[in-house]
Amino acid sequence: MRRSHLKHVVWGLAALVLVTLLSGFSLFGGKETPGGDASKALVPPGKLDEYYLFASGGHSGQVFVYGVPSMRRIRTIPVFTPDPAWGYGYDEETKAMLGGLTWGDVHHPALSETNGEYDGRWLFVNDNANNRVARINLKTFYTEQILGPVPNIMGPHSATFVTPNTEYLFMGSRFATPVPAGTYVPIQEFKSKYYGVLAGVKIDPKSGHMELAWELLLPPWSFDLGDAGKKVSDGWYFLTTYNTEEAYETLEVGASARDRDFIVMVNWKEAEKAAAAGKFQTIAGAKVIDPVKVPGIVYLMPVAKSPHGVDVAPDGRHIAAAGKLQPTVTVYDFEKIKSAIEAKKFAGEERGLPILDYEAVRVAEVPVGLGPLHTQFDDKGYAYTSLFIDSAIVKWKIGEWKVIDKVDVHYNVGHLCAAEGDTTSPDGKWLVSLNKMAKDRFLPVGPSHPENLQLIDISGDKMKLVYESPVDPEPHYAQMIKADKIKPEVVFYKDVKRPNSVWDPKDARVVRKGNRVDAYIVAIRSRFIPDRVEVNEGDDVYFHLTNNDMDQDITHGFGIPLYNVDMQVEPGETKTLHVKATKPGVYPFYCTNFCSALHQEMQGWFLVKPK
Ligand code: CUK
Ligand code: CUA
Repeated sequence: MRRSHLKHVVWGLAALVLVTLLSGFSLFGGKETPGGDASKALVPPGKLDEYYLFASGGHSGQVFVYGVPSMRRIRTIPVFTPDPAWGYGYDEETKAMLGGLTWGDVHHPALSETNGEYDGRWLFVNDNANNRVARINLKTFYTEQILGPVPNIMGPHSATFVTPNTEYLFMGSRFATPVPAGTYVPIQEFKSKYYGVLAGVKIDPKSGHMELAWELLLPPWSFDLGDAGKKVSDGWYFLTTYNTEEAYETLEVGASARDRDFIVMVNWKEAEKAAAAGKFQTIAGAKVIDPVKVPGIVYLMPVAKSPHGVDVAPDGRHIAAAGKLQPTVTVYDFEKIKSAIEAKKFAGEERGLPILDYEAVRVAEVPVGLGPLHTQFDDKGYAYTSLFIDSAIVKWKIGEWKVIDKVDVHYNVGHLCAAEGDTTSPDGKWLVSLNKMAKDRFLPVGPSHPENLQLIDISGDKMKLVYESPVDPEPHYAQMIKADKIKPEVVFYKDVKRPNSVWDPKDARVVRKGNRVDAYIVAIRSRFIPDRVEVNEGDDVYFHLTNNDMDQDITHGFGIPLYNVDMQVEPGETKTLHVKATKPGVYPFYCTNFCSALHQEMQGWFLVKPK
């Protein structure tokens, strides 16, 4: 080991011990483990929960759905990763949607909003890995659209946060990249030829369809968490940056050299106007706006170094940012920001972008504790901030800027999620702490422990830990919506007549055209009609399966052994599965989803005659 390396290690250990001592967090054991009032989480058998919790599944590429307060896991929604449980990524439609990619990294779910309130229509999520965003329809809990990979952007961590009427979601890049993303430029040219990019994705108000509208070309900084303005700050998007040092090696040191980084403020309505006025260059098909050439779109606001979260309070006026290396939450006042911008009073500029005067726009620095990351809000004017290093959540009052309560969590919280917490009228009541580590909280399952979702009652003066639930890797953020706002379909696709549907068993058939075989099959309890499909080796076979059972929860599956395929068809739905008949032989196909007492008999034969 070289001496300089050794020095780093020694300093690193010293810092770790210091942090440990300061935080009361044990490296080896963990904190004392208080119990919690589990009776409040009791939802008796047969009774339903009050809230849905939609948690991102991180690098599993999925979304996890929980009921609150029971913390029962109700569903996993496949989004960026194939999942045979739903036949997701096997049938032709979902296979095409995934476009050959088999994983994603889901960080931030965003429920669609109307007038700043969750409306229960869609859930949007980002893929921090492959530059995509997706929309889940909350009538079916199915992923309906995946947009991307979006050009020019690398690692859209600052996503998805929707505007108060779901006009837009934004994708801000975590990794600076040459543009278009995927081109080669030597890393030594990082400062001059790499960029950070923010994409504005327009959402159709009727269908939810997402489309890349425009992009902003920004300095090669890392963009982090964002939040859309609301009420007075509607029309703006706020996101944090780190690495304004523009370091491209050993980022954990290089990106923390300066005392201040920035919050980037984007006037998305101005960006929309600039795009409409043709003030852009086209790069890889995207309308790319340079905010230095088009002033009025981007402003910078100084913030403690290496910030992570930024959250807009329900009033739309107070904006809270947490710099993980500083034990405070900085709160800005949008009214002051607005006046400064209108008066054009700036403290300078960085890379041609105007910087607001910190003293003029900041209203408070709330001393919260070590490692503050994210903030949520309740209905009584309180804010709740997660402390990663302290493993705690603190409650502080907007306006008084004082911490009034603190509760330990187990362990190391990242995000936290309050009931209806990102709306203009949060409910208070419940808060879920999304802990990165569980350690000793559950039965051990090998070297890696589950993560821990902890339920906290925030209805009283004091926060109370109520319950906890293990979770697979790895929820980053979650949103919690009142259960009665979501009205899922009972029978899916009831009136849909898709071109390949077969609604009368008499129309079921197998049609050959050259080497292509189309089998139009009806699935009805408990048989497939027809139940024999004979083809020749080398044929392209398309199985079109229509589920004629119009009762809720009667899903039929369709799996073929050794052909590596399985699809699931909901009541009233038709799906298509393509198989290249490369393996001659006799293969049963069978229903993989338990559907009736005669489910076991629901099978047929796929006969592949050798050449
Ligand atoms: S991040 Cu994971 S703790 Cu991706 Cu929102 Cu802050
Ligand atoms: Cu159909 Cu089991």
